[in-house]
Amino acid sequence: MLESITENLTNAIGNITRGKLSEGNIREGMGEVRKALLEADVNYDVAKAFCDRVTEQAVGDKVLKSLKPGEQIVGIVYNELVNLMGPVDHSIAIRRGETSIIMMCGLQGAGKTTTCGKLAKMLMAEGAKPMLVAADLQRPAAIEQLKVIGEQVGVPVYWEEASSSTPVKVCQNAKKAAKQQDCNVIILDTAGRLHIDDSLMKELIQIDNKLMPNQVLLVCDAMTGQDAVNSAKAFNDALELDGVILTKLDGDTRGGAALSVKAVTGVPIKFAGMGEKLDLLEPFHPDRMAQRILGQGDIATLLETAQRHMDADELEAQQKKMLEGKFDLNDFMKAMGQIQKMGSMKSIMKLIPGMGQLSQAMDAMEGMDPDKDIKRVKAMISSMTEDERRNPEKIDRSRRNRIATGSGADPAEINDLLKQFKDMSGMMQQMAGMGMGDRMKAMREIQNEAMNPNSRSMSQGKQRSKRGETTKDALREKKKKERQRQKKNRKRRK
Ligand SMILES: Nc1nc2c(ncn2[C@@H]2O[C@H](COP(=O)(O)OP(=O)(O)O)[C@@H](O)[C@H]2O)c(=O)[nH]1
Ligand SMILES: [Mg+2]
Repeated sequence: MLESITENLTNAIGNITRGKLSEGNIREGMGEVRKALLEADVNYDVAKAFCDRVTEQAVGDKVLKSLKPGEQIVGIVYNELVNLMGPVDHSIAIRRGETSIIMMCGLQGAGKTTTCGKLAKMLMAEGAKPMLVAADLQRPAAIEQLKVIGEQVGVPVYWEEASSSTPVKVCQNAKKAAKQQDCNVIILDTAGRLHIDDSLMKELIQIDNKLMPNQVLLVCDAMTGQDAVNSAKAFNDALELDGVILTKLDGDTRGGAALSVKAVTGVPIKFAGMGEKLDLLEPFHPDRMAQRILGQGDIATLLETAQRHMDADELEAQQKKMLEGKFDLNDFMKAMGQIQKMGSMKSIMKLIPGMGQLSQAMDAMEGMDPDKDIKRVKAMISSMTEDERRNPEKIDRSRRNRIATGSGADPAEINDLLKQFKDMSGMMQQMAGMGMGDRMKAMREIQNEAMNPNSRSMSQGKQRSKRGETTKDALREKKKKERQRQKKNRKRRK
């Protein structure tokens, strides 16, 4: 997600800050920034006001006469991006001794029912006892869907036959049922429509008036861009929203909804849906989002993801083995498994400062797919015997051929893997004997090597990219190819 806004915005800012800074240059360059925002589907007025605010601060003497005006301007853009989306309060007030009510609303397909389940799971982890309420009587399938989700999360679902009840009645009865079952939060899964209409709004306003929810949350689909923002405004006018949950932020969104919704409605995004699975709801952090949009990665989220998915004891055991030089191919395999649990390599790389570009470059290069590489390496190691994994030096020509046949790889690939593993083990042992400063330096060297996709360790086996190619070259090459393709298409149409 967000690749194109990141690229366009950083290019635009780069152009402003590269040359000699003057008021005229800045004003001119801000036109590019505005274009980048509009291309990302940011609301027109929001983009204009944003650029006006940045320009006003950037052309002042304080910036132009400062030591590093370029950095100051990047700082101004960052702050304004954060202000555009925040501040946000992630708490969902659960009152003691009474049944708290959370009402979810939104258009059909936005992700309401799924998000009810995610929210219940999140609240459970915080010690609450939620109950889900099937207040969408429009489609019989909606009740069934909520029941399935309730079962997956392990929370009760209150429902009534759609033919003999009304949404308000269901919610009122659910409140009573929650008391009896000792639940302290009810989450109302209300109906949606493909478009906002009067009867939908009337139904929601009725529930709002009768139940007086503690929180009304709007579920918005990030993929629908400005439509999502316009509907958010309509819902807010009718219901006074407390927050927005932006779903499908894992998808191919251009970022427009995330950047505009708070500015247009005054209601911040509290949480973001990052996938279909029920544990993929995250607090929305405007600062981290701004960092990502500016291509600066998101280390905070990376660390949180690592903590959530990696086993700390296992990590420590592996580290100890590494330092003692006892790290074998079994451990290597386990380490890769742990990384895979965090998500795809490419999604992880996007969170590391500077690595986002590398991941884009990989897209441009044929055969460059770190996730496929991990799978291949795992297949090769799986075809080794326990003894071979522990003592890779025993793998001779005939064993190598057997492993290659077993894993569908080329014998040369097995050689490469073994050599890489040997190099890596050597490097780790060397690092174990180093002081902190040298270790940092070595880490930087490893990172540099990773940043250059030509580096030996990443392009062995198959000749995947031409020599001397850097990330930027690869991006340029990708764009060139795209232009050629478009040209061809145009010719064909003629
Ligand atoms: N990729 C992705 N898909 C989601 C997310 N949230 C919901 N979905 C999917 O969106 C579709 C519609 O969701 P649903 O909860 O039924 O929407 P509702 O009509 O608003 O209740 C389903 O296929 C969900 O799995 C998300 O955060 N990421
Ligand atoms: Mg639904």
